[in-house]
Amino acid sequence: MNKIALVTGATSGIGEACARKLAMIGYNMIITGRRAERLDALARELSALGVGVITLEFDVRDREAATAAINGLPPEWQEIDVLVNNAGGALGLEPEYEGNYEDWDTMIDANVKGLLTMTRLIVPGMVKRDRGHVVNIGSVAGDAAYANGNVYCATKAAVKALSDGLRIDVAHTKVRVTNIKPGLVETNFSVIRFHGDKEKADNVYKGIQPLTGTDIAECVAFAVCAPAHVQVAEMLVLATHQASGSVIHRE
Ligand code: 8X3
Repeated sequence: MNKIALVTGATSGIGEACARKLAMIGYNMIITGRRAERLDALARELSALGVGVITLEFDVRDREAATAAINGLPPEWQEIDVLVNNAGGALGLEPEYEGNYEDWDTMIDANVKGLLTMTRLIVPGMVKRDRGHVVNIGSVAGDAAYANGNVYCATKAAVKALSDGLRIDVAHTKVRVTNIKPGLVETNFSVIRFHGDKEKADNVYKGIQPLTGTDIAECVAFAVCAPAHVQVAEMLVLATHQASGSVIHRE
């Protein structure tokens, strides 16, 4: 059987693009997400590429559901070679002293605790088999806070620390850990951040050509396809007219 990759949050944006790219290069795919219809549509598309596909409908914030889904995989699907921890996102863009408790919980539960749950469930098998690759989708937001980014930036700083920590903890194995840190990527990221306000979301990408989910998927594939002795530890990927999380030149 071909190698197996699991992508969380594969129903849109960077996750969907990663699933597509990994399937294109021959991985059998386990795609996870909260929306069954979107998972099914993507599964049909990926199957047409000639790879095996399994869909798992769960929210990474639900530890029990995640555990049941992973433990319930058919035996021939248990040996996951690549885990892409992509699920998560941003909610709200208010000053820290005015932020919304629910938004904070959602971001921390998905971006940090969800990523940890998936790592905890899948990496022991990688360590045992002495092979595997964990790709965490971090962010430029984790390198330095930007105005009103506070909690989102904190979750992505946590993704950096957890990637670095895991890399240390698996250094005695052939398991590799990569933290991909995108800048401005036009997906439904900002629509969700602004709780559905499309106009505000569009303004984020005004006057600058943002990255696409596919651009990030190419970076993931580069790290995954690197020779076994090469560990791409981090990749910071910005739009050309972006210099940091807060320095953006708009035309
Ligand atoms: C997404 C990058 O700069 O929009 O994580 O927060 S940014």
